[in-house]
Amino acid sequence: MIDLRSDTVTKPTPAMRRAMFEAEVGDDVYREDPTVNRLEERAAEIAGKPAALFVPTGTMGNTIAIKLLTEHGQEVICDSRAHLLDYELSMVAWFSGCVIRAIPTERGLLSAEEVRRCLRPVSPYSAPTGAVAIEQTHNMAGGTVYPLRTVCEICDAAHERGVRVHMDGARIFNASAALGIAVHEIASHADTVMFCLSKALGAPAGSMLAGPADLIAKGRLYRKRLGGGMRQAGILAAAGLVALEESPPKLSVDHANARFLAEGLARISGIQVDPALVDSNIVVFDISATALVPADVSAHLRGRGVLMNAINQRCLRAVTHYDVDRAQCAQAVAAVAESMAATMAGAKPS
Ligand code: TLP
Repeated sequence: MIDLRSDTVTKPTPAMRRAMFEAEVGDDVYREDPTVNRLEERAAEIAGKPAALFVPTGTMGNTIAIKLLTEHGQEVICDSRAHLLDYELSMVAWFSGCVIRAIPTERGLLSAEEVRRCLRPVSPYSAPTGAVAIEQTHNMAGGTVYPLRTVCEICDAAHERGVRVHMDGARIFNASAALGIAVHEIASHADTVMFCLSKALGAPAGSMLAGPADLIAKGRLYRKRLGGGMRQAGILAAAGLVALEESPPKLSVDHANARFLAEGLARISGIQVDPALVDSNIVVFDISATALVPADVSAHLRGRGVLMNAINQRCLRAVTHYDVDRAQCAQAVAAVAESMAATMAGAKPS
């Protein structure tokens, strides 16, 4: 199978497996796991923040961050296709008691002007803005990358009004590779940043939430509340430490493969995708110009050994990662062309 459903499907490398086998561990709820402690220190250093917390998932990292930055009854501003809004089981509402003010954007990227327009003060009518969340890279908009300047402007706009900013940097290392800018610089204006070890970096599980020491200390309690006190988590942290060192230099290969994939897809009649707009490792392509249903194409592709997810009624998503090479991307393009032709002709996958 050529698995382009997500970069979450990456398997740990031999170096990660070795590190896991040899990991020194202890009870992390007592803060006695030396490997987790090392990972938290290293992650804080990379993010350029005073402290970091190891969490099982990106969803938990985002959930804790929003809780730390808001009060019940407030609003969180984010783009209308944010992961926080569409894929986290409304944890912003469930755990933090906030509503989301979703801003429609062209490519998933907010601007300071829009944020300024939407920031709400305390009033007798509307929920005041508690936080702004930006997604770097933006997943469902096709791995789009915020220019550093836009991030700074958004953070300035929010901070001027006393509102803090969370960066959902699940794929911040991809942003770093695309921009050629260090992670700590990309995250420097945001108050908190979450990044995932388990996506393009390839660790089997885990994400990091970084920010000011007092917030992270409080976040540790929220993590326990959410059931994230993982005891001998050093087994996982060991893989994370390897991922942080060995994977970032390889990400530009995934980006080049994504561009190659998009170029191939753009040549197929009925597909809309602009390869020039593929910034990182995610390709979202639109087949609404045909009468085809993305879920049907996805099902047909599976029969041809290629996995891609339909993400809505118009689009499919392909995500490149280190377990898929250039030749497999070429095979995937050919399979999409065949599947679309076959689905149009009403054929069943062979
Ligand atoms: N994204 C997953 C799915 O949930 C859609 C994927 O396959 O891309 N922020 C962003 C921007 C993400 O893309 C994801 C996962 C998360 C947060 C949540 O991370 P996990 O899955 O570790 O909870």
